[in-house]
Amino acid sequence: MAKKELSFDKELFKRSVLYNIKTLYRRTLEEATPLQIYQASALAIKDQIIDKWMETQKAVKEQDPKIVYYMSMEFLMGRAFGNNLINLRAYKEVAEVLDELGVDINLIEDQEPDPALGNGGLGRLAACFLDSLASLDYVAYGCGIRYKYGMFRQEIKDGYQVEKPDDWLVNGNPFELRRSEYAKEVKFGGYVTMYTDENGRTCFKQEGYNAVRAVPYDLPIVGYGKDGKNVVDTLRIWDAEPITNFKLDSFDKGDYQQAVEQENLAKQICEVLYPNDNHIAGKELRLKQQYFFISASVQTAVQKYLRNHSDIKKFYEKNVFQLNDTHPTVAVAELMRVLMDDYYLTWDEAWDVTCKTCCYTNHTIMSEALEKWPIGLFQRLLPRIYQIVEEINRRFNIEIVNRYSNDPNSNIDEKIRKMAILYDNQVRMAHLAIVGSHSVNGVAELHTQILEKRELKDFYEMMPDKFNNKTNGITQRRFLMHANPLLADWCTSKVGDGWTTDLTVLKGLKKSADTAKAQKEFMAIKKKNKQRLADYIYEHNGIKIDPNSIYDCQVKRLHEYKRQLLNILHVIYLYDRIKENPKIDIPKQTFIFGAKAAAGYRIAKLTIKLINSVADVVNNDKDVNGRIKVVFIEDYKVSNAELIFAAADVSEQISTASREASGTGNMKMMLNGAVTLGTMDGANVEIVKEVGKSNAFIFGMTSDEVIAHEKNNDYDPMEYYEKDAELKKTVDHLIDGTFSSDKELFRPLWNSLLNTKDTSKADTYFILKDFRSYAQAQEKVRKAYTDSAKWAKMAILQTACCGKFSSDRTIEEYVKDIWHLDKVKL
Ligand code: NBG
Repeated sequence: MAKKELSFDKELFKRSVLYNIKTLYRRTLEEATPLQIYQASALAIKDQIIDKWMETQKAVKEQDPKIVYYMSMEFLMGRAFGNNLINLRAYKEVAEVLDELGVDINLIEDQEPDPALGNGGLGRLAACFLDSLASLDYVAYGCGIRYKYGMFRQEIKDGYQVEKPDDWLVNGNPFELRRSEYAKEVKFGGYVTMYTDENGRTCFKQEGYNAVRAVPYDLPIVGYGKDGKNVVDTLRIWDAEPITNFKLDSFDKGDYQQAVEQENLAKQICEVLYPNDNHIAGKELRLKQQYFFISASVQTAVQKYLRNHSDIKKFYEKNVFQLNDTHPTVAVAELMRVLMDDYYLTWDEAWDVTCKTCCYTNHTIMSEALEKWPIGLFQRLLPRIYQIVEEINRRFNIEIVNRYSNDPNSNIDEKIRKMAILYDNQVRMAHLAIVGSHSVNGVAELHTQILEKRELKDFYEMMPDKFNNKTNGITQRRFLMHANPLLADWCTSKVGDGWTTDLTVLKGLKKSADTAKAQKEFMAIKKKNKQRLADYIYEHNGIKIDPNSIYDCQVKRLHEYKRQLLNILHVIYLYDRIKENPKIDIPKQTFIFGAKAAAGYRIAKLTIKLINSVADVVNNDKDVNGRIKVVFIEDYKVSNAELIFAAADVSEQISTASREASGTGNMKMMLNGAVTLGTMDGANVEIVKEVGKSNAFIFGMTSDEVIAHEKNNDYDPMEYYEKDAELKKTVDHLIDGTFSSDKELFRPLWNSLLNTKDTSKADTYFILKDFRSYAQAQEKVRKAYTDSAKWAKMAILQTACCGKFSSDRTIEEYVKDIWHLDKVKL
């Protein structure tokens, strides 16, 4: 029983909740609001976390393990309360205590705003990685920005998306710690002077700059420990504060102007997350955000290392920086700057340390997501960093020349044009990241192959050893234990609880997949989760949906390449079939969408309006009589995503092949027993490999076919529109008044499929080309669903076969191939 005592102190928790309510709010439990009880409970949990956090720090000091710094503009953490309890193995205990106090834990969890410091998959991946790192006993710092406003809250008004500020910090964040003792200065602008110091060294000094004070806030990342031992890692997010060291009496000497400028700079930097997914707006403030958190993080890492190491040239032996996409790439130049300017390393010494420290993950091949900064802007904002980038570029170009000058098949100018870091008046961040790192990875097998064969072909040829694949993963602690407790308990009852730390244990479910008993149990759980989602939808959207219908779910950012338009066109097609033959025999199907569109992405926002307009018509049509329903879930975010994944029957993963680097929603749905309806894209390819082709509904072109059409420029959507009468009718409903009295409203979507009036190409994402094959796959889904035993088996096999997709596996691969971390022992 000693084990129990070690794990979670229920009595202490209860006492401290009541005490917190009293001292914070001068109230009794009965008088406290749910929000106050949440705050009081969160602080009580933090108390217990802090001890473990300190224990981890102590062990780190003694054991001196290598540390990974996961540098990312985005961490889409989702709510911390329930997740911390899961990882402390205290969820049930706390639920019991709260119950004894007459409080429902779900109500308390619902008080917490979703920390949404990220857009979509890239930010959520960072969150899953932190969970796995701590759970696997590795020491990690997530380094990011404490945006005052995270991803906007979405409201749907008259079918349109309206963006509302996400004021997630209004009531404070009980889990964070402000660490002003670790504040750092970050400098922008001005000019660089050169001088020789007393030791004869050439030195560089930035002058006439504006500076801000970067102040870190630490959030605990509790690992899923055992026997009361939990590694607690740190997510360190930076806030900007003005530097107020100017003297009042020097106001007229020009200091006043600078003080105001610095104050404005500090106010702006961390104000808001750019709400673009897979798309770069290229704003100056964004570059400021990037350098701000990177400079603060790099300075911290170096100073921390030097607190108990003397040889800065061996920095890489104890530290590794993983750059989450190109957004943190200035880290390459910033580390060079710190090593040379602050610690007097030579260029070659600093370069050796930098390349051995940095690693880069590529997350997309979408060209609009490739970060390029105009040289003028970059140089003005970061004059010293620019000098360093220029020198990296100069040396890299020489390397290219040396490598290819004796190769008669290579054209040097062409190589430089394609690979240089500075070219065409731009700083190409991906090239800087590749050149300054010792590892470059893609996020799924197919994606990495495309990088090697096409997008980064020249780099791959020149430095093949840097390239590697790390297929993404997700944490089963949040996306099964927390999201779906019924299924989690069922899995444990069948195969034991080993799956919580080794997801491949779930393969033990395979033998149950064929038994009627297991099938019944599994589908009964699914049904309960479908009811739970139906209740949520009724409460939040006022739409009634039938838990006996097929839940067909597409939840992810709204983007043309993800093809929500293909999905809704198929609904329109199905609606036509029903109108033509109202007696048609089809199983009930509910099409569930959830998606935020970037605020300035016109076509994406119009797609949301279309989905809602189709919903209005279809859901209220007497002929349809509830057989198909369309629901758009407002404000898709981590907390409601958990409800959706648990309830999904069909997982829509229908991107144009080659475009979705990996996808991770596909894995979350699979874990919860939803069958994939998708293209051979991203990690879908690997999902199909694990679960078997007969247990997925695959349709559409392959990535090779897509790429070939693009290369030959030989796709004409008009052909498909003209030759397929049903498809033509479906598409024309966009402009014939069926879904809007204003026939012109959806014209841009119609145009986007057929001409170049609203988009640069007609049907860039091959929707019309893949339509038939998609409709057939949908038909197969409906047919399969009517055989309930077969469907149940297929659903169980999803959960049974998803072992590969744990982020624990992904992290262990990063550790083995790239990071070489040591585990810390508590
Ligand atoms: C996204 C990809 C997804 C992938 C996540 C995480 C960007 C730039 N990329 O397919 O679109 O799953 O990254 O790797 O957000």
